Order: sequence, then structure tokens, then C-alpha cells
Amino acid sequence: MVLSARGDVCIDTTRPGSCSAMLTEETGVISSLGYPNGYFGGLSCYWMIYPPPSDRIELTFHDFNLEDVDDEKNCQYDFVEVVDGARSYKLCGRSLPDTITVNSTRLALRFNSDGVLNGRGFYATYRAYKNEPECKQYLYTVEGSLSPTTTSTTLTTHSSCTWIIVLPSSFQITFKYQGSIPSGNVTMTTPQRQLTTFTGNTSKVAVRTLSNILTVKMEAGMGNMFNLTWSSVDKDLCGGDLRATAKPGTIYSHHNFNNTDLPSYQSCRWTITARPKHRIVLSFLEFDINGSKGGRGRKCKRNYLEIKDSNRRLGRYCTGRNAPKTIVSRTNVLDIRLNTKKLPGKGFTIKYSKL
Ligand SMILES: [Ca+2]
Repeated sequence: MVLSARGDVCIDTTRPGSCSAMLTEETGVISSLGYPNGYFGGLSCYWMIYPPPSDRIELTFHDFNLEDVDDEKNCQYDFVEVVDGARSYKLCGRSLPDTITVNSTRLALRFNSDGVLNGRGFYATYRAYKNEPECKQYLYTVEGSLSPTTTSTTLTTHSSCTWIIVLPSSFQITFKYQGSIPSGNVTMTTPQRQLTTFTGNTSKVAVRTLSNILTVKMEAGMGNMFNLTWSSVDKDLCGGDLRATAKPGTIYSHHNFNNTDLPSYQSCRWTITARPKHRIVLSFLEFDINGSKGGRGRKCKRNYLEIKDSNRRLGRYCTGRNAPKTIVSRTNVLDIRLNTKKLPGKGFTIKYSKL
């Protein structure tokens, strides 16, 4: 790229060491050649800021050290000139200028040094932004639903809207999506990866993220509609110490049993204790644990439930091999362990009581 500077000098901005540049990003850095070790005399440098569509450009100087002058209003030696189309103003000397905000889509900077007496130089950053607030919403609830129709007023003035579900780090978000996106798309991402992009018509899809943060971004388009419901499990919060009495208690394999499948990569332990000389009876009301990936494994390797009473193993269980119905302990302590890896299945519900 070649810019004409001073009319008679052409500067190649792609050449290393060039003192001029065209800046087309939303935000960027501008510093004088040689900063902070001082600039040369006889420079005339131009920076053209042409950011993506925006309403305002904000220019902030972080360091400003040009040739020392008595009169910073009369900048006739070394100076920075800011041109926003309508106006221009010169900055010189060693006072840090205030942040400059212009209602313009473009901004030009010119740096001029004369033949003698230099300074450290200057260092500035800029950012371009739109006047309207961003269409972005943070959601902090462990379950909920969202639909862009509820925010259609904001969507009409934005090219895209973003919803970010943020939960504590031990949580894992599962979402169900259905939508009709005739133009644009809806993209789901976690900090780790892009999960999926929806366009057109999508009937209900369920996705388990393994992440505590989910970003949903919709590119606006006429007639776009979707509905997203999410739930989550706290993967640290499973298992527990329970007491068996005559009145039955219930163990659910995980939160939101019936609504979401078992979380992947869990290790949970429940210890049930009855009074001495009593035994414990477990009744399995529901049981669905895939022994192998997505199927009915025979060896209960991938996902399984293991039950012991006082150090003696009563069995390892998964669907298909030996789905349990009723288990009675021989001692007053029962130990239930759940281990899951991938696609563990629906989960289980167990009633327990003392015998
Ligand atoms: Ca000078």
C-alpha cells in the first residue's frame, strides 16, 4: 500500500520501519517510529484509521513526548495533527493529551518532526464503536430459556445479538434448541470450541456441552426465530452420606433427572448407613446406564454403577447385562458408586430404606 505524504513523498506502509499505516481494525495501536527510543528529524508520517462501520472513534494517548516547547498551543516544530474530516488540531510538547473522541467513521493522524531537537515519541491506541449499546445479554441462571422474539426490538437495530450463559466452573450446560432461521445463522460456542451452527429449520436438538459457559450468537435476519432451553448439572455435586430409615428415601443419579441425561465424566459416591444390625434394601425404579458407547455394553466398562456393602462387592451394573431390580445388603452400610465417561444414558432412580 502506498500513501502519499506531504504531496511529494510516497511512503510504502508495508515496508518494515515505515512510519505510516492504514488501520482497518476495530482497535489498534499507533506509535511514532523508534518509540520509545526517540524519533528522527524530518519525518512526516500518516496513519489512516478506516475501521469497520462505526459511529465513533476514540483515540487515547498513553505517552506523549515530543520536542519540548514553551508554547504548546503554537505547534510549529514537532507535532501530531489529528484530522477527523471536519476539523483538525495539532498536539505538541510533553503534556499528555486528553482522550479524543470523534463522531466520525474515519480519523487521520499526521506526525511531523523538524530537523532538530527530538523527544521520546508517542504511543496511542484507538477503538471504533457504535453509539447504540451492544445487543449482548449475560445469563446466570442454572436453567432457563431464551428466544430472540422476546428481544425483537433490539434485534431490529443490531446486525447480531449475543447471549452468554455463565455458570460456576463446576457446572456443565446442556441445551435444547429448535429454530427457524431463514437468513443468517445461530452459532453456539464454548470457550473451548465452536459447538454447532444452525441455519434453516431445525427441530429439537439436544447438546451437552461439558462447559460452564455457552455463547449463543444470532446473525439478525428477517423472520429468524429460535428457542433455546438450557439446564445444567454441578458435576461436583453428586453423591452424599445418607441414612436409611423405615421411611424410604430416593436417590436420583443427577439433577434434572428425566430432563437431561446423566452427565459425562462423573464420579459420584453415595454411602447409605442404617442403624447397627439392620440391613438396607435398594429398589431400582428406573435404570439406564450404557455400558459401552451409545449402546448396551456387556462388560459395564465405560459407564457403570458399582455397589458394595462393607468392602464386599455386590455387583457392577449397567443396562443390558444385569440391570438391578432389588438389592439387599448384608450389613448396615451400602456404598454406591457411579462412574461415567461418554454417553452414559438416562440415569437412575433408587429408593432405599432399612430392613
Ligand atoms: Ca524537532
